[in-house]
Amino acid sequence: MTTQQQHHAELLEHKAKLAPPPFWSVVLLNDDFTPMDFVVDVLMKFFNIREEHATRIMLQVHTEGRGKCGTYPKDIAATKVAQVSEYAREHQHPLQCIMEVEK
Ligand code: TYC
Repeated sequence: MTTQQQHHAELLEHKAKLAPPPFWSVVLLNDDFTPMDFVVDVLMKFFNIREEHATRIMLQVHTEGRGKCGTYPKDIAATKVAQVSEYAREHQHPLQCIMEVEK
C-alpha cells in the first residue's frame, strides 16, 4: 500500500467512526383513490401502530400530502416499502410508499 492509499484508508476509518449509519424514514403519499380504511389497516399491519394513532397519520397524509410511518435501518425500511407496495398492488390501490434518508 502506498502512503497515499494508507492516508485514504485512515480517513475512511475515521469517517466511519464519526458517522453512524443513517436511519431511513418510511413515508406514505396521498392519492385520491386508496380508501381511508385501507391506509389505516396498512399502518396497523406493517408498522404496528394502534388504530387511533394510525387514523391520525392517515388523516395527516390525506390533508398534507404525506406522512411518516416510522424510522428504521436501511434494509428494514426497504422491506417495509416492498411489503406495503405489494399489499397495495394486490388490492389494486395506487397507494405509494417511499423511503428517505433522515437528515
Ligand atoms: N385521499 C384518500 C381518500 O380520500 C385517503 C388516503 C390517505 C390515501 C392516505 C392515501 O396515503 C394515503 N380516500
